[in-house]
Amino acid sequence: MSDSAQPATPVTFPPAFVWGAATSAYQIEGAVREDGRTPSIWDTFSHTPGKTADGDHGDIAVDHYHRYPEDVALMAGLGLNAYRFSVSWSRVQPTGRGPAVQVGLDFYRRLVDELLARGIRPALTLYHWDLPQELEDAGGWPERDTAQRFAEYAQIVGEALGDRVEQWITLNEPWCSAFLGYGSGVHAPGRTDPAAALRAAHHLNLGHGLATSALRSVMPARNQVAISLNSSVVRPLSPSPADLAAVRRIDDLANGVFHGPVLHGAYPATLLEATSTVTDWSYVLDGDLRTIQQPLDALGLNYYTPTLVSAADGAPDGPRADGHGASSFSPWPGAEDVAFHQTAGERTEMGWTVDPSGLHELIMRYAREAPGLPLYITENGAAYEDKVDADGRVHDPERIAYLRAHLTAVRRAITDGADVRGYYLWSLMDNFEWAYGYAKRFGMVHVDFATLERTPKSSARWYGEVARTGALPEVPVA
Ligand code: IFM
Repeated sequence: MSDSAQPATPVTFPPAFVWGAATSAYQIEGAVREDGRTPSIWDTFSHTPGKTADGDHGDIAVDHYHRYPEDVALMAGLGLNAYRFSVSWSRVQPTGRGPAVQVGLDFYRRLVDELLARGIRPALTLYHWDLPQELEDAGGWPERDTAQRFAEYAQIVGEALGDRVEQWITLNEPWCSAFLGYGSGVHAPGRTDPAAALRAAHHLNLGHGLATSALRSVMPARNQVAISLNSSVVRPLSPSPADLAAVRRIDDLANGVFHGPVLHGAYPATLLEATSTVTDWSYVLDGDLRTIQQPLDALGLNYYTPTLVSAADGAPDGPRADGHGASSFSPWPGAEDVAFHQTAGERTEMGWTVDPSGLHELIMRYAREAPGLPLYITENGAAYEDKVDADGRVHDPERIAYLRAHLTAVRRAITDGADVRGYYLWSLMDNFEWAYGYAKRFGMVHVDFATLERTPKSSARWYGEVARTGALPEVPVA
């Protein structure tokens, strides 16, 4: 781990720094058939044989829907001052259109009130991948109407909770929704159509823009609206022009396709050109780019590991090395001439290389590209094979080392001038890790998936001390 050496001076953060943990609705809530909730694309996908490890699904997940007071108490006990969660669209608006279900909204109101009562600031994500199935049946994100429906849903949630939630995030990682959902098919809805993936990306962008205006039209002006992107740090295998061209190609598809329109009001010309054999982009209508480029109050960055690419040498690609699951369909439309490589170094259970320098690089890039826009790390964390010891405790020194190294990188970016305001650890607790089911544990709180018992890992105690003191502990926290 390149940045993990103990620093000579204590690593401390600004006093107002936000220390949180993050989760998402389908990964933790369960209660999928309660109180009027209808299936989302992830219910359908996870119940389709062969789509998730061991056929795992989120029917019960970690039962947060019923256990949220215990989960909020856990966070309060640790000393966190923020919590990022997502709303299940089909719990609030079961068909994805029309009136809201009050009992669905009431769940989130109770959750938010519980957080506020304990001094934990809620950050609400409207969409973390769980499109109501009815909207997918009507065409899903490749269709323009889904963007309109998303804005209507945003308005409903904004009206209901805008008086008590100040931090709003429209979309989480739209790259995954578009390219894993409609390109490689390893995520719901499992379609494998490169043109549909690009259409989905545009309509997610449009949905973000429309939802941002809808939120602003119903919420107090003090509330902040952001988007969380899993922007990639794309590095070349060599400095050759061909490898640098491969970086451009993937950077456009991973980053430019979202931050181009969202931050700069245009898709990169190189993206449009490189994908011209896949799609003609005729669904980008006059005015769309203006709608998408809404002024934002903050930008959320989710970071796990960098991506290493080169020009393909014509040899068969072998197992996919881009870290986005096993599929013979690529999530990178029009990039058949790019090869992905494993980066060197220590890996997490996901097979993702631990490289905190990538987080620093990413922050500095967005500090330059979006000057004046406050940045939040809305996800960062690691899966390890955590076990409950005979003493009933869970010791996860690797996760502590990971967090220390990445937080040190965040601090270095602040010192270098970036306006980073907060950090949300992924994840509060072990949960349903999408196509990997329950096989990968990202939590700082261990969950026994049979009994649903929660046990804070040593990383939770460590991170709690960070949150309470605003500094990285110099001695191990037991
Ligand atoms: O679990 C996911 C989360 O839902 C989105 N970002 C990446 C995490 C780890 O894979």
